[in-house]
Amino acid sequence: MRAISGFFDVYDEGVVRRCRARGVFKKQGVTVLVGDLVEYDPIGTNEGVVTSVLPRRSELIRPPIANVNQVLVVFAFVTPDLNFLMLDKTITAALIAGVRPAVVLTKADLVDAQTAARICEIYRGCGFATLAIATKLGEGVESVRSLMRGSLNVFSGPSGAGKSTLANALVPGLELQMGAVSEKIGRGKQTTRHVELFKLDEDTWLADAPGFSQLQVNVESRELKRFFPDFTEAGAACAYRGCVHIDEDGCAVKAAAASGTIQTSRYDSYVQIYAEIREREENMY
Ligand SMILES: Nc1nc2c(ncn2[C@@H]2O[C@H](COP(=O)(O)OP(=O)(O)OP(=O)(O)O)[C@@H](O)[C@H]2O)c(=O)[nH]1
Ligand SMILES: [Mg+2]
Ligand SMILES: [Zn+2]
Repeated sequence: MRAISGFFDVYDEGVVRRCRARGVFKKQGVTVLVGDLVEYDPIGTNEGVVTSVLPRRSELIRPPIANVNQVLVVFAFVTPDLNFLMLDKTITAALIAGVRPAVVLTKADLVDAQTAARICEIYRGCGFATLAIATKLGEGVESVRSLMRGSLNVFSGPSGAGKSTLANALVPGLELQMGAVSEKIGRGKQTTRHVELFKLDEDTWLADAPGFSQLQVNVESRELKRFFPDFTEAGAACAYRGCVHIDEDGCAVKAAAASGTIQTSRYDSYVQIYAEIREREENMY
């Protein structure tokens, strides 16, 4: 459930045990992540030693967590301002890790309904479950709960988006620290420092996690398009089979972005992420 300075809190049938990891892990370069399924030797009633880590069905780097099957991509409409590139990167990183993304847009109380609806449509149009919520007013919290049911979920998004506020609203008795967004710099203050899992019901878990302001999308440039599901249909009509939708002749994706069939912000994010990956690839040789 959590890792704190060399200790791991291991949940087993309602009991949380504070465990150390067996010394050999370090030698083998094995790290234990929150979300890992482990075997342990019990010591007394609430301690133990982790003896092995079971194979992972997924692994995210940011936030660092294993075995989630849904990433709740949590971004505020404003305060901090919605950064579409970061939002799209977070979605893409989840898809690359083989994890289903869902989009949760917070602080709907601070924007007009039309703006909120327009932004939600971008992501629903891509096929992602998308919610606009106002945790402060208690609006949408139950929809998030339904969306999470049956999954191991993690919150992923920038500092100040309202992740911990939402976790507190979802988990009875939880009192995670929350932090105001600085007016001067328009950013959150990185209030949450650790990834931590909470149990919502028998088969539903939620991890709160620290916010971040940078994200590297790790995939080969020519593979990137596979993680933009909203490009697939148009992409079938590109003149070249290997078209990466940047500056090829007869690119149907670029045409679809120009005509509005594909959202401009999504195409712009793709081009930006592609350029960042290309730059890293060129520096490798
Ligand atoms: N107006 C409004 N403010 C909200 C809402 N939800 C959260 N906030 C505020 O947003 C600020 C940041 O909330 P946190 O929950 O600490 O944000 P976080 O995403 O956990 O941030 P980090 O832990 O730094 O990553 C706090 O001042 C909250 O009160 C909302 O629905 N509406
Ligand atoms: Mg937080
Ligand atoms: Zn193309």
